[in-house]
Amino acid sequence: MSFELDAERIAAENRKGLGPLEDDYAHLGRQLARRGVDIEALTKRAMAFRVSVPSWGVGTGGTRFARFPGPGEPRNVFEKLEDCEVVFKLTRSTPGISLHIPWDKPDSPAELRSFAQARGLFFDSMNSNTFEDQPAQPLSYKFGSLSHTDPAVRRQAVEHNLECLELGVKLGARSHTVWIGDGGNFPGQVHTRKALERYLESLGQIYGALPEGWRLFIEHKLYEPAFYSTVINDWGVSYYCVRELGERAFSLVDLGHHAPNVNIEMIVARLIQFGKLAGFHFNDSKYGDDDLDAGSIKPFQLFLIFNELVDAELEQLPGFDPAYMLDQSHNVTDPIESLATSAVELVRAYVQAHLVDRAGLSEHQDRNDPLMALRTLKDAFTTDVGPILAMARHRAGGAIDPVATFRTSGYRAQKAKERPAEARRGAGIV
Ligand code: LRH
Ligand code: MN
Repeated sequence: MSFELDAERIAAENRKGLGPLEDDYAHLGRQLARRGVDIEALTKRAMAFRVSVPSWGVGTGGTRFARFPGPGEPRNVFEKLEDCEVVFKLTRSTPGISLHIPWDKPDSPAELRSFAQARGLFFDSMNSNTFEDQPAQPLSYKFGSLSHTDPAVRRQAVEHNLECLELGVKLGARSHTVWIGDGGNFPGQVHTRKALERYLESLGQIYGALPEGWRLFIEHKLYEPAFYSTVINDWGVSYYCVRELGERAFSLVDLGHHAPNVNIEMIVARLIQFGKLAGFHFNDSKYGDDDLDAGSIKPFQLFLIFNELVDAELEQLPGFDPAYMLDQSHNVTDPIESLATSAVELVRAYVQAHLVDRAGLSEHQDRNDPLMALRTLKDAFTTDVGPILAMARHRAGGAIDPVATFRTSGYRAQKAKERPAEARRGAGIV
């Protein structure tokens, strides 16, 4: 029998915290009422917020130096879904799962789809992988994939993406994300203009095969694994490509894929204005593509990004439908605790962004009163909306305190028994 974190365990843990929560919630409600804000409206928004989790995020991640697997690691896509379900049970915000192919390639797509549906889960964006070579793969991606100088390698990479689309249709997904590591390590290694032309030609074939109603997301990244030039290195080239491809192509923003101090919330505002924002791979970072937990390093930046998103949401901009996904690597924490905590941090930034006095803000902007404009944002960012987030989880059947509930459940220890560790030395993000 596979151990499950059942509703009774969550309810039992919630009973310990409900009294204090109701106090805090009532107090915050009175405070917000004085600001003309209805706490119940915000709680509804918190209950409606959705973010998808990456299947590759429930296993312990690593770096190029090492990976230190934790106990009870998921060994296959079904066990990954079991753990994703736990994140959903605790937060009630994460029913969507983003799969990575071939890491999650099922023998029976129908079996995997019903396994997910039985747990209230669905499949969000598919992800292809032409940044590593698979066993018995005819041609190597060492020198690139969709932009490779050899048309046969490009063909192989396109074929893999078409396979992902086909599988995604069987799984009920509605979008496909393409990130490639193509680029060079030395000046002169790659002809910058020709590489982009080859990439666009390849991507055009993938775009041309998009199933009915699907969207194609392309993900830019400044560097790594290439350390001198990257073919799709920033939002500018991504935006150029999605415009060239057509109306169903969009630019996905992975927060860790930018140089330090880049103003990501401005890139988000631009892509919203241009109608080409695909959505996000949320995470956080101090230096490079560190894939740390969302909101753990730069919570104010996360808030400012949601400030742009909520501004567009409230304006009901046509076609504004961003896909929210986490993309993290949990090297030293329990992946379930990190994913649950990160989902909570996203709901926090979203609810705080809905607390912004937008009429007041635009008045301060029109009157060029920078201090009052900043203060208007800070008033929202410095409001502890914790009681709203916990009440939203509680009302949706989730955990008032997800991490405490997970730890009390003993789920990880049970999985350590059920899933004997596989001796696997190695490094890398998964
Ligand atoms: C690349 C990336 C991409 C995924 C991979 C797991 O850094 O962000 O989104 O395919 O991580
Ligand atoms: Mn990513």
